[in-house]
Amino acid sequence: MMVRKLNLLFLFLISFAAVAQNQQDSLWIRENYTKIEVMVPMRDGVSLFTSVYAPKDNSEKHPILFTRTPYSCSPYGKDQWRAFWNRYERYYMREGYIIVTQDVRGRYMSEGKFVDVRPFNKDKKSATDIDEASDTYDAIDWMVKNIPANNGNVGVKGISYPGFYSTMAAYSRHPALKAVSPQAPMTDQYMGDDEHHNGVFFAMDNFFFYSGFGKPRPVPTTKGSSGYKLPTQDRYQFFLDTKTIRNLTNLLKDSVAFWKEIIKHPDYDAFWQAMDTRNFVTQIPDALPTLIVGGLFDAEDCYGAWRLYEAIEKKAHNDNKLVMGPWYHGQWASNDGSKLGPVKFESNTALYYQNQIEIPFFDHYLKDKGTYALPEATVFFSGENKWRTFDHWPPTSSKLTPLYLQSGQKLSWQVPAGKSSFSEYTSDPEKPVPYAKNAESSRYNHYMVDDQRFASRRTDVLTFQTEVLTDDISLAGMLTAELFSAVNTTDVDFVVKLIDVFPDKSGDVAMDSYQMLVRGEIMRARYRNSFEKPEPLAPGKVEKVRFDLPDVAHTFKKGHRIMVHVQSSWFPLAERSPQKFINIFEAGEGDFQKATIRIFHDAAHSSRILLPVMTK
Ligand code: PG9
Repeated sequence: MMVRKLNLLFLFLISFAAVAQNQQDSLWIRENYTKIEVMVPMRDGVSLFTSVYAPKDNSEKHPILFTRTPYSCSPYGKDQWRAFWNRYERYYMREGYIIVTQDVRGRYMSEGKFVDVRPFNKDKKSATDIDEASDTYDAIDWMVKNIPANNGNVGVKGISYPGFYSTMAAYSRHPALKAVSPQAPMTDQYMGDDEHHNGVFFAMDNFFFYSGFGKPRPVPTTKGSSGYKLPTQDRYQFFLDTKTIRNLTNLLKDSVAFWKEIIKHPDYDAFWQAMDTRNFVTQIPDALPTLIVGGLFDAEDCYGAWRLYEAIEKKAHNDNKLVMGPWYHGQWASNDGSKLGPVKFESNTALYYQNQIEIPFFDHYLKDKGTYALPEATVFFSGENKWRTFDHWPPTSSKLTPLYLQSGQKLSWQVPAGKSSFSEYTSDPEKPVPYAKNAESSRYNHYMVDDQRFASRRTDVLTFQTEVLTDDISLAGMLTAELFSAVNTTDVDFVVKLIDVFPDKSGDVAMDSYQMLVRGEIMRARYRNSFEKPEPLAPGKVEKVRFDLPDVAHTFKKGHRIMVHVQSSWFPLAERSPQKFINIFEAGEGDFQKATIRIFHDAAHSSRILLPVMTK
């Protein structure tokens, strides 16, 4: 009882100290900073609303830290303060940074027309040829010429959509831009970021997001648009009852232009390819350092961080660094990175990132301060709960090693023997597999490490697992699933999940027997040969479906098991497949049919998952 009282007292004292610190920072910031709001002219005459928080002390010159956002510069009004004192930007302000935020073209108080994920225009010929890179160039040019006492050095950072704008900033090639950090950057909205994964539409998130964000903004306003209000709290049932994308579109009442664009482009066509920021990484000046940041368990743009870093490494020649932590979307900017749901990481990884990685990055390049020797890749390994650093990602010590599905729900490193061995399940679109333990609730941050026992118990989920591990096994890099399947219809989705099975006595009662999702991904069989030209399955014919899953950094501890799930729905995170070769966006309520799926695991058809096993 006494221990409990002491713990409560300790927690009270900690929270009291934090509140006192926030109040102290709040007072300090308002006493030592001024705020101005200004319309910054772009080359085509459009002006963008920009908030500038600058130190009053002009005895020395200050660097500029710049973020462009579609989510507003609020609060608006020069006497209204963004609560920087609650966020790690307070450290930058204590060091005299000028903090600038800007409403991107066509959003909130900025003039002009908004274009979702406006593609980079590599053929800009006149002042009317604009994109997000040219808007950033013009904004930086104005800032260094007009903000008093700036030191001529500008850094750009942003998370998610602002992460996309950070990537575009890196393409601006303004000479005053000295450092950029795209964080959870939207990189490819069809292959793996917010809108689709491998061609499968993520209807739930996008319906809620675009039902507000996507509404027209006819004139500049400080007000945002509210999204669709669910008639029920049960999201799983709502999307099941709504049945089709066509019905979701009707609920939007023709009010969201970008939703209509999504519907018009079911395949990976020029519309989506133009948005893939990887196509333009050669725009990045050799002298411009980039710090790519992402979350291993980021439900929105985990793909974008890994793949943008990879593209820059392959095609650009600048100093490009990678930081990946055990974070949900944006958690690295929060005050607590010590856990995700019931999964504990034994250190505050967010504060470590802020104080040991990001701030030193910008201090070095914008203030020429401090020694800066960040390794090429700084990656947190869940499972062992340690940061590791590498001079290359994926690590050279990481070898793709096949783990084979076997009969008897087993997994092993040996190629299966025997003939015509398969596991079969029936996928019923009326009873889709939930994507999370609590799929009825709004998507919670820790679903990507959720306990998968709810799925292991279903007959429409194939579960395979290894024997108990006798040694730790660390995985570092991308996974690849290779399924040999025979389906009795002309299309189906496959979901493959990699799971860490904790022992019955794990040392943490919350994790006893826990089946921790490490990575999951979905693939639509019609795109198995091409995302641009879909092909129907031949019913009953054994076909190979191969697809990548975003990189992992996880150690399966001795005493654990490796588990793999194979299933054909992940609902309502991903929209259901009609399980026939038709355009999902045109499917009617009667078009959804059951599918019987066989997954083969024999000598001739050895379904497997290629794991990036670290050899030392
Ligand atoms: N990545 C988020 C998002 C962008 C676009 C559509 C849906 C979600 C975000 O910007 O937070």
